[in-house]
Amino acid sequence: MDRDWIATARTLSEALPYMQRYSGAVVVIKFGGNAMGDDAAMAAFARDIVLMRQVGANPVVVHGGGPMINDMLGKLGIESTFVRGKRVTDQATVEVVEMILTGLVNKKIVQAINDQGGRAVGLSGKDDDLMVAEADDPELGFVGRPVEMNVQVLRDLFSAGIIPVVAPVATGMNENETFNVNGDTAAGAIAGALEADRLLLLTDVAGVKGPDGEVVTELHPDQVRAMTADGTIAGGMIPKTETALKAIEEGVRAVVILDGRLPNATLLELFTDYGAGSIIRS
Ligand code: X2W
Repeated sequence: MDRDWIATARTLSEALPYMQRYSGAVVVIKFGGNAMGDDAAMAAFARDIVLMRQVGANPVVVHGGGPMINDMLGKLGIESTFVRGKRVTDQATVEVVEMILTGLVNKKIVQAINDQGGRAVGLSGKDDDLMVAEADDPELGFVGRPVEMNVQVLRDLFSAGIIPVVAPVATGMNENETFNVNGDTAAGAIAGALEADRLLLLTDVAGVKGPDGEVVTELHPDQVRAMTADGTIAGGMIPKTETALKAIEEGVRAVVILDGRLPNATLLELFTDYGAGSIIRS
């Protein structure tokens, strides 16, 4: 045998308890622009999502696309700056954000999932008023903070066997408003409103690092607060851990911050004992 088929069969057998645990479970996966990689990595991600659905879980993909927005803004000669990890968003920028996220990036993920035999449907926060936002901070322009979530549409899609793929663009309380929502924030709000079993934040770092620089595999929310107060958690990790704490307060059972560039990152986390990245739960 050119390959250990017995080991392959054993791997499948060992996955049974995990498949049983996640049957019917809601799993929200934030797929960040930096975690996306090339077409092969996208196909591998899509395959994992389809497998999750195949074994009875209800996955929801919430994506980012910061690097793709940067590329298009660059081509159009529109300058872009970030304040505390959020893109300062004027009218011209919000139009590009909506085009790139709901058009290019959303459809690329939808297509990748469908190419693997899944049934994905793409939507943004505007569809069925899924995510209604208000201005987060006057300094940031059209950056939204979700204030009202209407997740029934996601439950309807689950019942139909469909995998929702959500772009983090929100509608406003007033007519014709469009808000750019940070992808992590949107994923947390959706997971919270669904009281999801798991929120997986796929990024390009291995997890939350402790004072010794090693990834801490299990964290209680109190530890996260302490590590933020003493500066161990800093920079780009802060929006992720803040999202995690808020999601847990809203009823999400556990949040995992992990490296989406690892092959089969989501399966590794959900269907093996290994547990990739850092899991935060109370
Ligand atoms: C983000 C939305 C996309 C995003 C942006 O404009 O870049 C804000 O900053 P990643 O790939 O997950 O970083 N929105 C308000 O979150 O993308």
